[in-house]
Amino acid sequence: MEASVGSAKLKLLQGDITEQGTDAIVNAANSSLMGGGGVDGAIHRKGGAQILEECRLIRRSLPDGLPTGDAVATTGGRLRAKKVIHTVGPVWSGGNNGEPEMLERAYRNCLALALKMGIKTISFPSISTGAYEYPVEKASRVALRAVVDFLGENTGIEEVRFVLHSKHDLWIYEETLEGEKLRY
Ligand code: AR6
Repeated sequence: MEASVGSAKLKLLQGDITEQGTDAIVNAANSSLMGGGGVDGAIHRKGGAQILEECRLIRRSLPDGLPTGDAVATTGGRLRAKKVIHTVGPVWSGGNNGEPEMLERAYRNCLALALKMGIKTISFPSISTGAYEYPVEKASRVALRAVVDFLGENTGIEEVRFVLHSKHDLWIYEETLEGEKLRY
């Protein structure tokens, strides 16, 4: 599915984020920036050791790790994307502990960093909805709202893709984008 937001394109597709040829892809990392499972594992495996080396350098100035909702960039290593933007989504703990605000911050900070770096096209995974157990329907509303708002407020990013791993997740994101749940 594709939508226009101002002069930018918003695309929803099913696939593997590590295969995207956008200028940047976003990693749903953890605070350590030292890798993990899910998207994080796939990105480090396919992108190679250079990504982890740059993460180690970043950690020198962030001894306590990357705070939830913040974003940093490294090379894309051997990936098609030249850059990886690493962010940390919130761990779901019922929904009344600031999770929506933290998730929104993660998307916005990735986009703000991308804009600053001159990145025109970027792919996002569904941050926090795997190991961090954020319910996907709720997350889709926060994610799409954050991106639509950002694109409405800023020019420079030409395309944002959501790359959903499963057909089910794609369907949820499509329903949210189409439905009453997200007016814009
Ligand atoms: N392409 C696109 N989406 C994917 C891919 C892929 N290659 N692989 C998994 N997904 P998760 P989180 C989907 O767990 O919830 C890691 O261990 C997946 O099905 O990757 O933010 C980190 O190191 C799910 O829908 O991220 C952290 O410790 C979504 O991506 C922790 O997991 C996000 O799942 C972060 O958890």
